This record gives sequence, C-alpha cells and structure tokens, in this order.
Amino acid sequence: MPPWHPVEWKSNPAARPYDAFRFTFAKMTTNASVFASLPPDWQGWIRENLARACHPQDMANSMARSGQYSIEQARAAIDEAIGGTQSAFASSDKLPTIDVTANRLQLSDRAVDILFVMDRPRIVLLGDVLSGEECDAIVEHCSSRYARSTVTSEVDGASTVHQGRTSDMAFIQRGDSDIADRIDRRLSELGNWPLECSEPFQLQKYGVSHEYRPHFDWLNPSSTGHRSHLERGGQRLGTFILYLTDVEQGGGTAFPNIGVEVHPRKGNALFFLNTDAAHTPDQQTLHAGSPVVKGSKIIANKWLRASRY
Ligand SMILES: O=C(O)CCC(=O)C(=O)O
Repeated sequence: MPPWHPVEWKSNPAARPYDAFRFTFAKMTTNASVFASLPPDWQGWIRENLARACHPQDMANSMARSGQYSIEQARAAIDEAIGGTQSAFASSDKLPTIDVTANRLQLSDRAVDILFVMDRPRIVLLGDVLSGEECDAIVEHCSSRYARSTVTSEVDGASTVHQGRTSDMAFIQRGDSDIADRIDRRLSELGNWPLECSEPFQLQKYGVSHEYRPHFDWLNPSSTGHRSHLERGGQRLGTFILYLTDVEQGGGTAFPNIGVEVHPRKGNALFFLNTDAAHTPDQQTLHAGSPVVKGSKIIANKWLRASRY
C-alpha cells in the first residue's frame, strides 16, 4: 500500500515547484511503461500527489522508502505520469564538484591548494583561493554596510534576528564589485557550477564571543517558511565559506556530528555539499561558527543553488 499523503505539498499548485528541476537534460525514454505496471493504488497515489503539486523528488523518495520500488523505478513512473519531454528529475543527479585528483588545482586565473578532503559528507578545504589583497578589498568594500545578522524563519520565511547568530552581516550583489565578480567566476569554475545558480556573497563579521550556533544551510522543504525560498533557485546544494581574515583564537567552522573543525586562515575556503545526489538534505552537514575568543573574523558565504537564482 502506498503511504498516503506522505510528502509536503504546496497550497498553490500553480507554483509547480518541480519546475526548478527542469534544467538542461533530456528526458530518458523507455519502451515499457513503468507507471502502467504499478498497482492501481500506487497509480492513484502518484496522480493525487502530483495534483496536489507535491515535489516529485519527495514523492520518489517516499516510493523508494516503501521498499517496493527502486529510486529509478519511482522516478520513471512519476515522469511518465507527468508526461512531456523533460524529466522532473533532470538536474537532481547533478551536484557541484571540485576536482581533487591533484594537490594543486589550476584554475583560469589562479592555482588553489587542496588541503583536506572528506567523502561523506563531501567537504573540501582549499588553500590560497583568494590573495591577501582580494580579501582586504572585499572587507573594505563592505566596511560600512553591516547590520545585525538574521536567519530565515521556518515559520514565515522572514529574516529574523536570532540569539544563535550574534554576528553582523553585509551583502555584495553581482555587479557591485569587480573583485567580487572575479571571485564569483573563480568559485563557479572551482565548483563546476553555473554562476547564475548561486546567491550573492553574504559577509559575516564576528567580534569576540560572537558565534553562529549549529545549523544547516539547506532549506527545509517541510517548513512553511523555507518553501517560498525554495521556489527561487531550488535547494542550497553547496556552500563555500571564504575566510577573509585570520583569527587569533577561536572562530573555527565546526561540524559537531562528524567531529571536524576547520580553523580560519585568510585566503582559504571551505566547501561542502548540503545534500546527497538526489538533493535530499544531509543531516551530517550540521555546522557552526564557533565563538571568536581573541581577534575578529570575517567570512563570505556563497551558496550554490539547484537552479537559477
Ligand atoms: O562562521 C562560520 O565559520 C560558519 C558560518 C555559517 O555557517 C553561516 O554563516 O551559515
């Protein structure tokens, strides 16, 4: 029996959230109909949940979790039920990737060092991604733009001041700064991810005792507040954290579930994936900005989205 109404749904079916996944890949075609081979209750389940504008990936995950179908069978059946020429799962196997085969990676305008690599979750620490001058220029560009940091409310999606994030923040929009645009292109090449599928740089400035307590970067498809943010650009698949200053003591980026902490070093960058290949949020990516003990810390976040942002 199918799990009736197991997945989140949108009150506005016209929004068709799965359009975000209609990227550039052609739909795979097979001769045999997977959908027609399903028992009537599963066929009804797919039809009804599509009519309620459920996210196809959530539906496929539910079908696979039932143990009766593989994820590939589930996707094929859902695609057939949707019809058309493109797969609803078109980009869902594609993730940002960094080539870690060499210890130093030559990009168009700079060579960066691969300092640390972890497979699951995928974490890569990169050295010398920005020059000292580039870090200083970005910091200077934002020096008078900071406001108290906020988080995105899971209740209503609003930007909300939260006691778990005590830093200040500033943004650099694309086109605002030649240097930031150059770094944007560099990160796009580094992460093998289209520039337009990423959020603007978000700077975070921490003084002594400031921190960002453990949190996830992925948007929660089950929360009302995050759903509206998912509509623009889809999931946050990957994160780059650029360390723009050295910090005398504290201020590491810690992953409490896996016992890893990265210490800030000016010019270095931390990359991690927030989801698996099916774009399902990864609980192991829980991370925090540890309190700064001595000195101050400035970072720039760059979030890579599933589709155009
Ligand atoms: O400050 C850090 O090292 C982590 C910051 C972070 O996770 C965030 O701003 O989302």
